[in-house]
Formats: sequence, structure tokens, C-alpha cells
Amino acid sequence: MRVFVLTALVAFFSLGQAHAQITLQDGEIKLGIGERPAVLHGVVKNQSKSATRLIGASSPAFERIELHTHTKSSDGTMRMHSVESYALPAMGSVDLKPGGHHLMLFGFTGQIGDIVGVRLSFADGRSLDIKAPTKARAKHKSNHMHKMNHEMN
Ligand SMILES: [Cu+2]
Repeated sequence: MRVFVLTALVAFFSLGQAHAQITLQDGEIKLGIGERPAVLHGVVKNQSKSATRLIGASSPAFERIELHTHTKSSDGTMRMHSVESYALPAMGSVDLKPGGHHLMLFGFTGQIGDIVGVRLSFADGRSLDIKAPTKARAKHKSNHMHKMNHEMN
């Protein structure tokens, strides 16, 4: 019995090593109003011992996806801009949340309420296919900020 359990454990961990142990928790897409881009929030978790970087995302439901972050500018306001990648530490995570890193999704081709597939790509060749629900974005201040910033681009 003990030998069997040990074998099963070894098999389990070997399988885990072979597969990408990256997950997205609480992923959801808030659609922009009208032609405005959508935003994806969630927590990307890396449960492997290899640090990597999130370098891109794509979805059949969007024309293109950019990695964005917010930085405080010299006048104290938060500005959104695109970045090349996000660091994803070993046994760590990266938060995609309002006021921080987020994926900006342009050119939605679906309907509100659709559950859409998104592929996240990592620097070490790993990728993660997730499904996230699309929701209408509430009209609040942060939405206004997004609108303003994107109108300036
Ligand atoms: Cu953005």
C-alpha cells in the first residue's frame, strides 16, 4: 500500500512538472462602453519553481490585446500606458486589477455576456488558455480615466 501511494505521488508530481502550472484566478473582462476597449482583471498564479514573464495575450473575440499598467506621473495623477511584459515570480503571482496592471482588449467581436477564450503567452514558451466572462463596465471614475487616456492615444 505504501509503495502504491509513493508511486502515485511521484507520478502526480512528474505530471505537474510537465504541465504549465500557471492559472488565472477570478478572471473577468469588463467591456468598454461603445467602441472603448475592454479590460481583463484577475490574478495570474505561477505554482511552478520557474519564474517567467507574461509577454502577450490573444483572443478570437478581440482584434488585439495589450499589456497595460498605471504609473503615477509627476503631477500625481495615475496614467495608463502599455508595457512589454509583466514579471511572474516562481511560486508567485501578478495581480491584474483596477489602478494597476491590466490587459486592454481592443475590437470586441462578440456579445455582452459571452464567455470568451483568451490565451496568455509566457517568455519561457508556456501558455495558458483561459475562459473569462464578459460584463458591461459600470460607469464610474476609473472608467472615465480610461476613456480620457485612450482618447489621448
Ligand atoms: Cu489600459
